[in-house]
Amino acid sequence: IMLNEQKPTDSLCVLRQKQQNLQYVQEYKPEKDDIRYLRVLLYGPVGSGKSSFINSVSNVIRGRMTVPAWASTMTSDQSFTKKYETHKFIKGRGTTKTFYPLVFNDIMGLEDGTDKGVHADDIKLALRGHVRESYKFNPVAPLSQDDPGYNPTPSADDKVHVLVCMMSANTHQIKPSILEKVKSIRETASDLGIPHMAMMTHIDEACGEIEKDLRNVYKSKYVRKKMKDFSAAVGIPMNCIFPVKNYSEEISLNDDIDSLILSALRTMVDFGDDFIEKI
Ligand SMILES: Nc1nc2c(ncn2[C@@H]2O[C@H](COP(=O)(O)OP(=O)(O)OP(=O)(O)O)[C@@H](O)[C@H]2O)c(=O)[nH]1
Ligand SMILES: [Mg+2]
Repeated sequence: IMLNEQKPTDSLCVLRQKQQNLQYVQEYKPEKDDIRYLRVLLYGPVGSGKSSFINSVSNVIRGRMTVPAWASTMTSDQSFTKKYETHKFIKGRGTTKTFYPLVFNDIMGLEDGTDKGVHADDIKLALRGHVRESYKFNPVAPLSQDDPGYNPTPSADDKVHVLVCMMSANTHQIKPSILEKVKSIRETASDLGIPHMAMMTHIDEACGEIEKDLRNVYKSKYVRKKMKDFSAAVGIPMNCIFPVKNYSEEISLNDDIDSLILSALRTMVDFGDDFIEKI
C-alpha cells in the first residue's frame, strides 16, 4: 500500500494551527468554583482598535461575521468608547444559548495630557474589580469611593485576569505622556501579579507588504521595529507583543486575519488562566 504522504503546504499549516487555537479558546473553562469568567481588560490610546478587537474576537469565536456594534466608524482624537462594559460572546442558539467563559472589558482610550481620556487610576481600579458595569469615565477625575460606580466588594471574577495594551503600528511616535500612563499601569498590574501583554494593530495600514498579504507580517522590518521600540519604551517583552489586524472593512471571514487574532487570543487565555490558578 502506498501512503499518500503529502508535505503540508504553508497554507495547510496556518489553517491547522488556526483550527487548533480556535478549538482551544472555544473549549477553555476556568477551573475555579468562584470564577465563572476569565476577564481580559483592553486599554490603549484612542483609536488603537480596542473595540474593534472585541468585534473581531466575536467574529472569530462564533465563526461568522457579527454585528460590529462597538467600534467607532470615524477616526477622532477623542475616545469613542466612554463606558466600562463587559462583552460576552454567545455560544449556541435558541434554548441552548449560553456564553463563552471568556469576557472582554472595553474602556475609554488613553489620550495625551492629564485631563483627557481615561484616567490611569481608573484602569488601576478596574484591575482590582472596583469599577462597576456601565460606569461612565470622567477624564477630569478618577472614580472615587463614594461614587455609585465604585464597587467596594468585587468578586473574584470582577477582577481582571489579564491586561492587554493595544497600540497602533500606524502612528509615528507614541506620545511621552501616553507612555508614562502605560508604564504606571504596567507597574500596578505587576504589583498585583496580573499578566500584561500587548497587541500591535493597524499593521495593514502601516506596511504595504502586509496590506498585500497579511502573511508578510513576520517579515516586515517596519512592524518589527515598531514592536521593538514599544517593547523597549514600556518594558513588555517582545514575545508578549502580538501583531494583529482587526476586522474593519471585510465582509466575510478571512483565515489570515483569524490566525493572527487566535494566536494572541490563545496567549491571553493561557496568561489569564495562570493567574486564575494562582489566586
Ligand atoms: N485597517 C485597520 N483598521 C482598524 C484596525 N483596528 C481598528 N481599525 C479602525 O480604526 C478605527 C478605530 O477603532 P476602534 O476599535 O473604535 O478603536 P478604540 O481603541 O476602541 O478607540 P476609542 O474607543 O476611541 O478609544 C475604526 O474605524 C476601526 O475600523 C486594524 O487593525 N486595521
Ligand atoms: Mg473603543
